[in-house]
Amino acid sequence: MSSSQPKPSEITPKEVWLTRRRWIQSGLALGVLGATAGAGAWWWGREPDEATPARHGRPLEGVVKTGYRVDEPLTDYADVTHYNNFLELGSDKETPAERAAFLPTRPWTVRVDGECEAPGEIDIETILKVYPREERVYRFRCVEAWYMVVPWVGFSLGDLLRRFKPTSKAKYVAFESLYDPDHPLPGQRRLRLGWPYREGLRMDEAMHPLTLLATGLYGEELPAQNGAPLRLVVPWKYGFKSIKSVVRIHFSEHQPVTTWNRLQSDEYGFYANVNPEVDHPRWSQRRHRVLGASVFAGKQPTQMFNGYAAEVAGLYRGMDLHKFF
Ligand SMILES: Nc1nc2c(c(=O)[nH]1)N[C@H]1C(S)=C(S)[C@@H](COP(=O)(O)O)O[C@H]1N2
Ligand SMILES: [Mo]
Repeated sequence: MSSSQPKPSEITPKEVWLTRRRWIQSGLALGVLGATAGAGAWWWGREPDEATPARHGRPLEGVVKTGYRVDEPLTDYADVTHYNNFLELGSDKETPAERAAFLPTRPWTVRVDGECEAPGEIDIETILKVYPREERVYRFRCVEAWYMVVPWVGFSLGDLLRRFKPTSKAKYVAFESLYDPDHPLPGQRRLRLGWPYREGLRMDEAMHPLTLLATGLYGEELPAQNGAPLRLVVPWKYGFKSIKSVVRIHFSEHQPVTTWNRLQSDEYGFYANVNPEVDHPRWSQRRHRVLGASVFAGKQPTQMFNGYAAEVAGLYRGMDLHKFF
């Protein structure tokens, strides 16, 4: 893999982080640790960051529950917001939350252009005002074989796309995350990934009602580390497709270049549908670890299309399932 990809050794196992967090909590409860930042930093064994730690976000009003809801226990808020992949903010699981304040989330504008009749821009305040705030409880499966269940807040991507009137030439939709070369984010300084982070979907995937643009989670504004203020969530695909902090959407006739597929096409396909039958070279995809579950619970079997086959299998009729990765 290219030098820019975090090595498995850089990835902090969830158990280590949890144990450390629980020790801190019980330590504080027993009064063993002083409440000073210095003691905390010593315990964590790292320098405190300039950025403020993650806190609960502003509650979103008018959130309506919908039928998009899997019947599985929700992953804890703390786990959803402190075990993240967000390379712009750092390459291990904890740093995105620690560096949340580095991400400028206002003002925020999304530019929509390419094969459409009404190209233009839309700002996040308009998006929050105009589009529904639906709570949808989705499964989320990373190719690193961890899994969570998240109560997102958002709306179908298709609702936004229609506003810009895509033409019949629009066969794909490309997405870009925030990248300002004059003010790179901490991870953008360190990693040569070919910024911005890019992703893409086929038009019918993008218009599928399950495909979500998330503006929040757990009834609150989306935390920076989860891709504030607006991120894609495609629950039947591996997590890397769910691009965070979107600033540009482009309709195109041809399959767009996407970050991981460009870096390592044999490991990260364009489609990247969750498929337990096709292993990633470094991670078997048969089973996954449920974040927050007891270390004794063991791994759970992964389902085809992450359990969304009834909804989405029809999109891929006639395609070779083994070439999806
Ligand atoms: N811009 C951007 N989007 C991104 C990533 C990233 O590094 N940068 N990581 C991806 C990966 S690999 C995963 S698993 C999910 C993680 O989302 P979460 O931190 O909200 O769980 O975000 C995806 N979207
Ligand atoms: Mo991922």
